[in-house]
Amino acid sequence: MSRSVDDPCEGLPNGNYPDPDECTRIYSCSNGIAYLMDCPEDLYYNEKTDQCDSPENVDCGCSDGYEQYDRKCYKAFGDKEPYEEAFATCRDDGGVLAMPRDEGTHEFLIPLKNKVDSEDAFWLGINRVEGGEFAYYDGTPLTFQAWYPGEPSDTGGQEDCIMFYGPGWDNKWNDIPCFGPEHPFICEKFYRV
Ligand SMILES: [Ca+2]
Repeated sequence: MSRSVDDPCEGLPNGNYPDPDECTRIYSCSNGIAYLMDCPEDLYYNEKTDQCDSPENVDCGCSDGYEQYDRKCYKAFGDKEPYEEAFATCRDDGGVLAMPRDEGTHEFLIPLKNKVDSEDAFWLGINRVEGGEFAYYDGTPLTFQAWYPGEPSDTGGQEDCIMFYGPGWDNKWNDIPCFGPEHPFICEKFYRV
């Protein structure tokens, strides 16, 4: 369920709803109007019981093994998989291959991946689309790029996937064939899942 934070009660029946971004916050909706409430300190809103509750009873925040940055959760997987399998592993885990959309996210992901594997390159959720440009896997255009010098090279005209190099290559990006070798990969999920 996704709602506009500008108008969080639009189309919703009267009642209490969890804030999509803040575990402690409640939207109380009355005739389409949102009233914001906060749980007492250290308690999370439990949608199932409609009560403020201990955090361990509430499904909020990043899943096990995922780390939060800017309302998304990220996890580096050290298992080397072909692109299609890495893509499927993220999807099966409730997310997608990581789509770094700004420099802050990119910088956050560097130590996250390097502590899992500091040598190999990681698959990202970026692909070449119609017309030869790159886009995030969800079809939105790139809002940030970190290419290694000389990349993207599209060698042989078939480098349609992206890998995130290790520190030996300055943690930059390279385009490679999607059917290329197996690599570790990074998945991302929404903060509240
Ligand atoms: Ca390349």
